Amino acid sequence: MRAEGGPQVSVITRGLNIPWDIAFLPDGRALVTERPGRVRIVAADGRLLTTPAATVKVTTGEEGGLLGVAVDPQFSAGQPFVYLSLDTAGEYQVQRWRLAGDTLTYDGTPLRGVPADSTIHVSSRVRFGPDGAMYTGTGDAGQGSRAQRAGSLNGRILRIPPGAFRGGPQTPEVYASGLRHPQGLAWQPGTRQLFVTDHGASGFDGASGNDELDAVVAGGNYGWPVARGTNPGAFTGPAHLWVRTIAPANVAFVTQPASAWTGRALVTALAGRQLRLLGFAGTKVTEDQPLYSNAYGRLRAVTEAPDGSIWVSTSNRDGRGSPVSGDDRILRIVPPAGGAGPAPRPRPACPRPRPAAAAGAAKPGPLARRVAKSQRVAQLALRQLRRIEARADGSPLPRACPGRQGTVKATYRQLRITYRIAVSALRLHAGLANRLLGQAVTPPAPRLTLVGGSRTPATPRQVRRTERIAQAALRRADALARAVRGQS
Ligand SMILES: [Ca+2]
Repeated sequence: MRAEGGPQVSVITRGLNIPWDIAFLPDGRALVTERPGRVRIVAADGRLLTTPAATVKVTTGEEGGLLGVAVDPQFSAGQPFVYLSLDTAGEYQVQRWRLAGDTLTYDGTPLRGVPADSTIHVSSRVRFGPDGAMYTGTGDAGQGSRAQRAGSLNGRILRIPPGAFRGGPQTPEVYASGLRHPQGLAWQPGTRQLFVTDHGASGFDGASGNDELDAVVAGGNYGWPVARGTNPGAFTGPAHLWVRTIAPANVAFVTQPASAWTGRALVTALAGRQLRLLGFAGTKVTEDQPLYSNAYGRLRAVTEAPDGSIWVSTSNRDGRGSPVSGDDRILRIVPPAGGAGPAPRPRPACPRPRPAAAAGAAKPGPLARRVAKSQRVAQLALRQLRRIEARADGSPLPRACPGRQGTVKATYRQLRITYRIAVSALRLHAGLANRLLGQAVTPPAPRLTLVGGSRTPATPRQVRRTERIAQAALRRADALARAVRGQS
């Protein structure tokens, strides 16, 4: 299912209470966990069944309760089991439930005994890897040192081998360690690389920020609480870092074909109140765009549906949000049509920069060529600004042109590059004006102070200022081109 012209969002389910995770059954029904301890069913036609499939005894509040849900990889082959991760009686467990009709009944607990003596950093999703094993993440339960302590099951990615999860309590393999609160797990199609989202510090355990996407390998140690941010030291650093907190709740790859998003990953953000669209070159993250910023509030679950649409849940009733009528909701996003591979950048509906002055019949001389170059440099700065705007919001809906609306988002790094191009265009113009027209033009030195990290957002005022410089450069270059034509 693909949308022409851009992603389309609709609300498929309303009135849920903190939906935490979504898993589809082979017949198209969706299982949705609600944090207070209910498993709900959304029928294949989108109708929410009023009677829960299960009511599960959990310790709920803050980050604990009924959390993840996954369907047995052999569900269609006579293993009608559903696995639930949850917080109960002071520990984190993965339970197995048997589905018959629209009802789940308890069947066993393959994972138990992970300390969850706090309502924070309980974690996590339960997922099946491409190797058929069960994986789940565990949080540090509020005590960072547990993530590095030998023998601890906290701050880990745990693995239970194929089939063993259909038995009684297992001793899980510690697959990776050094994590704080790893909530999202997903494998990249093709490379089979496991990516895990991890929340960075939130004040009580360090300066807020440094949320991570980690490329997790067996035996890896991702550094928490010793290494944070971009300095991993002896540990494995993140594959991607959000210096400013977005609070990543889950990650899912778009696996189905014929979409501009195919092969990319979507990350839900709680505090960030947005979806992030990540692009990759191999396992390297090469693009990161915010989508739907502040449009739907806190976002938690993200799952690709069998029809290729993406289901995303709000989490506005979790005590940290601002619920609106209908919350919590499940949004159904139909990805934009397009080929596989890198997604085309959405194009803002802005007038394109004017083309370079048409060359006369005569072959342009060296000075005319330099004038044309000054026009191209100025145009490059303007194109760069439009690109920044396009990247700030993946929505291809028509948007205002840069500088006309205070909503353009750019990082200091992006803006600094554009600013330098614009200023170099002005300097080029001044040099040419001196030589061509005999004018004593002093290269202007407009100041734009850009202090901060490369990912620090620039202010709209700074973006507008950069655009004014670029437009001034283009005006001067055009005037110069006319003067050169007049002389020749
Ligand atoms: Ca880390």
